[in-house]
Order: sequence, then C-alpha cells, then structure tokens
Amino acid sequence: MRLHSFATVLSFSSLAVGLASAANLGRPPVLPKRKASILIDPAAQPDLPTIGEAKAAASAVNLNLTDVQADILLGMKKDKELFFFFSIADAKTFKAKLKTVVLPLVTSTDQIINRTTEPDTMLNIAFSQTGLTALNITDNLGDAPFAGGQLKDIGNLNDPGTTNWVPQFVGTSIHGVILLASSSVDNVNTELATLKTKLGSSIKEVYSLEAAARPGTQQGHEHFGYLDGISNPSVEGFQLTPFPGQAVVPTGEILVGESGDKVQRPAWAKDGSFLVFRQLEQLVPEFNKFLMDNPIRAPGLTARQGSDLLGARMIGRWKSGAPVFLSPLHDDPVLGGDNQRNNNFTYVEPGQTRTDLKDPASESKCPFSAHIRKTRPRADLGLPEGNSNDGSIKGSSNHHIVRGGIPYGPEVSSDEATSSKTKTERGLAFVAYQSNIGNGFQFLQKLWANNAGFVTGTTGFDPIIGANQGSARDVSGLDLTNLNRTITLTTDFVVSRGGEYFFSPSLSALSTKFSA
Ligand code: N7H
Repeated sequence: MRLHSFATVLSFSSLAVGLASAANLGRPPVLPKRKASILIDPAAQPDLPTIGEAKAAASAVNLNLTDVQADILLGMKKDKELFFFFSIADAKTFKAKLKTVVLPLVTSTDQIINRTTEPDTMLNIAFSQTGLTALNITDNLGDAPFAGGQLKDIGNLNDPGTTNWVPQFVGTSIHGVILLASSSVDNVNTELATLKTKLGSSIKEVYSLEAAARPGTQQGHEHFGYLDGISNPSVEGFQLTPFPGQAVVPTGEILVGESGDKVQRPAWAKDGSFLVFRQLEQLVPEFNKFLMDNPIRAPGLTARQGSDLLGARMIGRWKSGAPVFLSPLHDDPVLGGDNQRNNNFTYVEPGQTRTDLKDPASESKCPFSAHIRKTRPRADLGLPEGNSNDGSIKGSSNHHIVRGGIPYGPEVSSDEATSSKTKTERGLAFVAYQSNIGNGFQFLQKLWANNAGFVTGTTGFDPIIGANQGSARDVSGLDLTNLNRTITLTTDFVVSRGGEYFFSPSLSALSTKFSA
C-alpha cells in the first residue's frame, strides 16, 4: 500500500509554521483539509508506480504518459464511478465542444498517479465504431470486434441472445462513453451536470450506470466477496519493477501503436486503447446457496469450510485474495493481504518451466477450471509468459488485459440472503483495456473461459464467467477429493447484460482528430 501522507503534499516549512503558531496559542494544530483521493488503495492490490518511476519507465520506451488517458493503466482502484453512454446528435457542434469543453477536463495518466495533480473528478472519454462514423472518422482502426461492435460479437461471447441485455446496448445508438470517477457521488454528479449543460443538444444521453467500491471492509472486493484487482499485468512503459508474479507485458499489448502491437493502424490511434465494457450481473444469493448446498467433503473440514473451499476453488483465490495454489485448504488473510506474495505463483511444481498437465499435483492445489487459471494460465502454457509478441517464446501468452472495472448495485439485503434470490440487480461494471480485442478480452472469454477443452480435454467451463448460451455448464477439478468429478452448473451466476466495444484515444488525438 502506498500511503499518500500529508508530508507529500504539504511543504515541510508550511507545516512547521502551522504547528509552531498553534503551539504558541496553546491549542492543538489544525492541519489544512486534504481532499479525499479518487483512488482506493487496498493493501493486497499492487501499488501504482510513483510518478518518478512511471516517468522513467515511460521514457525508456519513449512513451508520453501525459498523452494517455488515465483509466487505461490504472486498474481496479476507483472509489465512485459513473459510466455515461451517449449518442452524438450534432457532430459539428460536438467536435467544437470536445475541444473547448471536454478536452480540458480529460485526465491523463501522469495526472492521476500524482497525488498533487489528481483532479477532484477524473474524466475519460471513448468512442464506439458507430461513434467514429458519426464523427466522420473513416480510418480503419484494424480491430474487427471493435469495428463490428459488441452486439455482433455475441456469438463469440456465448451470451444466450440479448434477452438479458440492457435494451440500450442492443442496437448501434451508443456512440461513446464518458467515465467519471471521484471520491464522492456528489463530485461525479456535479461534473456530469456541468458537462451536460455545456454539451447541450450536441449529445443525447442513452444510458448510465453508477458504480462504487463496496463499503467498509469489503472495499476492493467484488460482490461475491473475493478481493479483486490483485493481478493486472505490469506494463513496460508504466512500471519499472513488477510485483512478484505479475506478468510483464510490452507497452503495445495494451496501448495501440507501441512496441508489441503488430497491427497496422492510422498514426493518430497511437497511445489509445480498446475499452471493452460489459455490465455483468452477479447472482450473489444464488451463488452463496450453491456453495452451501455443495460443500467439498474433504477430511477434517466442516460443511461450512467445504463450502468456502468450493467457492475459493471456483475463483482460484480465497475471499482475502490468498491464492488457493499457495493455500489449498484454508484462507490465509495474511498471505491475501501481502502484495509481495499474493500473486507469486505459476501453478508449476518446483524445477519445471511448464505445468505437467497429467500430474494431479498442480490441479489438486488449484483447478484448471478456476476463474483466474482459465483467464491467465501462467505456466500451463509455459514460462516465461508475456513479452512474446514476437513469437520467440513458444507456448507463452500474449493474451493480457488491464482490468479496470468496479462493482455496481447495492449490498445483498437480509431479505435476499434469506430467500436466496436476487431482488435488486448488482454486479461488476467490467472494463478491460488492450491493444487488440481479439487477442485480449474476446480471446479470454471465447477460447479459454467458454472452451470446455481448455486447458485439458476435460477441464470444462470457467465456473464464474464461462458461458454456454444459457445452457448448463460442466466443470471438473473443483472437488479435490476426486479431480475427475464433473459438477454441472445449471445457473449462470454471472449474467451478461451486454455492453459495447470502445476506443479510448490519446489526448492529442482527441485534440486533432476528434475536435474541430
Ligand atoms: Fe475476473 N470474481 O470475483 O470471480 N476475477 N471476474 N474476469 N479475472 C479475478 O487476481 C470476476 C471477468 C480476469 O492474472 C479475480 O486480481 C467476476 C471477465 C483475469 O491470475 C476475481 C467477474 C474476464 C484475472 C475475479 C469477472 C476476467 C481475473 C481475482 C464478473 C475476462 C486475473 C483477483 C462478474 C474475459 C487472473 C485478481 C490472473 C481475476 C472475479 C469477470 C478476467 C475475484 C465476479 C469477463 C485476467
């Protein structure tokens, strides 16, 4: 955890004067009010780099962080966030206002990671393919899923049609999304009201979603209760020293046009990133009932402990964040909270560089089907992973995303808990950044999570996000007393409510290509 201490913002001399004069008057010193940060900082999540470190990392790869929108490399650290989806009604006026009204408010990466320059409210903006068309931007960005839009991609994602989709995501009317994040809902709403007034009738609101980090001790945990945001890749142009176990990825795996991005793009797209947005509802009372009804009956465990073990093996981590691979039978909150240790594993047995998928040793500690193993198989594909865009490292992966989502919806009510039925929607406002949706989010969802034959022929679906068009999903490896046992899930505990694919341009592209 990086502490944003007063000393970093107050000059020592002003602090000393304040303390001295208060002491002279015989009353306790009054420290100047410090505004709250936009960002939460759970100990278990890796820290953001300091501005000095980030600048050094960026300069080593010739990257300008003042030109990169803030949310792209930030991860799951926002406190309150609003996603405002809009259509462009008057392109000419919008382009003019983008320059005069929006651009001055757009937050950059260097601004957000520096506590002294962090604004009250972070603002980012991104556009869908239909949004580019509405603005008469005709260049091909070189990303087929983006060009087609998420609705057309539904077959690849295995959503059961659009019956569960938020109606506004069905269609092509969403041209863009504005992301507003702050320490308070009031700040977000005030910024949005100002923006709406200034943009006037040049845009129309299509839909919006309010999201917030969960309260109290659940801060940083998603709605099923598991700590999130622990494992995001370390991007070369942003972070000099990776946390143990972080995948190190070339800048171009996340930012378009940087080293590692092999696709031909228009020059202005450089330092933008594709933003995948998905509203993923979570059926929390139903998930909890499933765990209670199906405890793993391992020797020495109570039924309750067996239920907790089943949940942990479905995710690959305990609620504290501790990986089941390192703590296979019980949660270990000290391990979970330690960002030097909680991501430091590869699924491989000592002395190997690739998991022996036939040896049960590794799977007995963590199922091949566990959500975090499906979406980042680490040594199951061979080590080292990452840095492999040139194809030189056989078997390793270039399928990484930066996850920047945040929970939405209320806490589970006592009525919902007792009836084991969701009555009010809650879930994850899922956000992923990558330079290539087909290698990033779409690949993870389609070829790993939804693919029952990955990583071995009998692995089954990812029990959390694996989708089978609404049909039942078989999952194996969850029961460590019998790894071959198949458990059939008849409920999707994560329900796709749809979303859209966007492009989050650099600040200079916003100023040149998107403005008039
Ligand atoms: Fe997942 N969850 O609570 O079950 N995810 N995820 N995710 N996810 C992770 O390691 C969750 C979703 C990834 O590097 C954790 O940081 C939920 C989608 C990846 O080892 C938890 C939803 C996709 C990782 C959850 C959801 C991914 C990851 C552990 C939906 C991509 C890192 C915390 C409602 C298609 C893997 C951590 C690694 C971790 C949960 C969605 C991908 C607790 C509830 C759609 C790559």
